Parts: sequence; C-alpha cells; structure tokens
Amino acid sequence: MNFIGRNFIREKSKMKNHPPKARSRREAAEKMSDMCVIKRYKEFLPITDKTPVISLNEGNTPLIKSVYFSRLVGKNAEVYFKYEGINPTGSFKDRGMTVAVSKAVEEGAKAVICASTGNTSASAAAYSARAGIKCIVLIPEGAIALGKLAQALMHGAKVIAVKGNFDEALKLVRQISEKERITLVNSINPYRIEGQKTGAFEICDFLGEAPEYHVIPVGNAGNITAYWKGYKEYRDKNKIRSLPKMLGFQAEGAAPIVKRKIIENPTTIATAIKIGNPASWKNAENARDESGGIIEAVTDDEIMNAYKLLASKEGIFVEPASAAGVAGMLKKSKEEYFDKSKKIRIVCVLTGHGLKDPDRAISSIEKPKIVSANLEDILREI
Ligand code: AN7
Repeated sequence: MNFIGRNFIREKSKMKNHPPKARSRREAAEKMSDMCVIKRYKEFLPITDKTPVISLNEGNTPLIKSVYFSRLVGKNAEVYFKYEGINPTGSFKDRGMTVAVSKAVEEGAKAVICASTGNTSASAAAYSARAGIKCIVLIPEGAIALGKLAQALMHGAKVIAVKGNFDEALKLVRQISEKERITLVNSINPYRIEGQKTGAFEICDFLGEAPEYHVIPVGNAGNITAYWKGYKEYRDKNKIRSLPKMLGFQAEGAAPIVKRKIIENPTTIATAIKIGNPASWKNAENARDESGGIIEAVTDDEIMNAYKLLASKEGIFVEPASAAGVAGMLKKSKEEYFDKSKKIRIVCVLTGHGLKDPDRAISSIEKPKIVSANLEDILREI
C-alpha cells in the first residue's frame, strides 16, 4: 500500500470515532443552544420535561460597566448597563415570551394575542412564527415605533391598529382571550413575569451579589415586578445575601403610579411606556415599598438628554423608553440620593434597542450635509 492509501485508512478510522475537532465543535454548538433562559434557569421556572422549548437563544445579555456615567454619578459609584436590546427581537420581552409561548404550545394553544406599545408585539410575533401558531396584535394607531411595526408584520402577525391608546387595546384583548381560545401573552400572563425574572439572575450571577440599586423604566409595570421577584427568589435560595433598592421611572406625561391616578390620555415621546393604567400597578408599588426604593417621573427632555448621552458618550444605542431609567438615575444623582459612603453598584436595565425607533433618532440629530463627490469639498467639511 502506498503512503497515500495508508493515510486514507488512518483518516477513515479517525472519522469513525468522530474526529476530535468535529466533536468539540458539536459540543460547542450544543452548549450554544443551552444558552436560552429556559434551559439555564429551568429549576426556577414552571417548565417540565413535556414543555416544548420555543427559543431564539434569548437572554445572556451583556452587563456593560459604564465609564462615562460612573464618573458622572461620582466617587464610589459603579454604574452597569444590562443591555437587553441585544435580545433576538431587540428587547427584554423575549425573556418572558419564550416561556409564555412555550407554555401556550404545551397547553395546546393554536393562537396568542396581545396589546402592545410595540415590543411585546414584535416578540410575540417572532416566537409565534417559530412555534407555528397564529399571533394577533392590537396596537394603538399611529403610536408605535416603525421598527417594531415592521417586525410584527414581517413575522406574519395579524396586526390590528386600534383607534385608541394602549390601555384601551389591553382591555379589548383581555375580553377576547376570555371569550375565545386564544392565549393572552401580555405581562398579565404569569409566565411572562417568570421568564423576565431571569434578568435579575443574570445580573447576580455576573456581579456575584445583587447591586445596591436597580434602575428600570416603568410602563405596564411587568418588568419591575419580574426583576423584584427574581432578586427575592435568588435571596431565598441563598444565591445572594442582600436585595437592591428598586428605582422605577415613568415618563412625566404617563406617570399614573407617581400621580396615584389613572392617566386617561398619556403623552410622551417614549412611546413604549405611554401607558396610563398599568396592569401590574400594585406589584410595582410592592417592589418599591418592600425594597425601600422609589418610583418617580422624568420629563421628555430628561429622557432625550439621557438617550443622546448613552449613544454619544457610552456607545450604547437604546430606544427612548430605555433612557427613562438612566434619566432618572442622573436626576437622583444630582439630588444626592445615592449613599456613596461605601462602594455602590447601580444597574440600569436598557430595555430596548435604539434601532427600534429610527424616526426618533433621525429627528433628534442634525441631518448629514450633502457635499459633491469631490475630495477638496469633503476635506473642507471634516
Ligand atoms: C423598551 O411592548 O408595554 O413596565 O406593549 O418596550 O414591563 O411594561 C413595552 C414596555 C420599557 C416598560 N422599555 O416595561 C409593550 C410594552 C421598553 C418597553 C417598557 C416597555 P413594563
């Protein structure tokens, strides 16, 4: 047998026992599919061996240590951003939607429904497409960001624009889900909250402890409810020793919890949190009171300022609603709210990606100047 033949046989026998390279690649690939929140935090979730896992590898989002904002808040403060815009559909909703849609499919649902200021509909549409079930979304007419509408439509949802606001749309989908065999996947669905609490687990796993302060925008108030539940469960399982103070922020024109009354016609540029009667109102108050935290309002100007600073000073592009939390942190820092006598960690959840709302970005910056394709003209502009 010549050299080439012997070599061939050696290679062939190696193939039989799985070449080491391919095996390690496959193991790595399998690990990747374990990255989803259901598999990573199964023991904390209402998941059984019968639950079909409908996942897009959500979660495991980066906790980014801030340079600029840590300095702004000052001595002894470390600010971190939990960048939820990195999730598969660009918002934190995917953590809850993977659990809600998986459970819906387990329970035999053929369709899901939600009302949405945009991100819930994008997420519900994507996970329903993946599960092969129907998705119906009701959105307030003319009040959702373009990127989110594009997502819901592309994923094949039945999108209905309602002449009314989010709160009215939510009331309608609640009625529909009671009458029809359609599963509601707004955050009133407890599986949504279960999935979203994994954000708190990831923060604690990363820091080794809970942060001292947890900053979060508040709309329908599901996420503040979920994070607080997550922190408490981790403490009860002795994974962490202390709990953070929960600092929630609403937009001034849509701040029912702060004003202690339903807002009939909420207004804000942060369309995601343009909500006047949050479904998890009471739970948000509990998170605030049990943690010794606050829920306050920030103006649209403060939101826009934080929105621009995050992008231009930190390199992180978020949608305006996400900047509401950061705006609140800056406001409280100016008021010397934070106890900086010792080292403190402040985690801000950045709930949605900046590309969700391209119109807001383009309308808030200077349009690029148009110059002829000529080297000298261009150099003059630099
Ligand atoms: C980017 O998509 O309510 O207090 O229908 O999209 O849990 O409602 C979105 C809410 C914050 C507020 N940031 O969270 C919806 C919807 C972004 C959001 C919130 C939303 P919750």
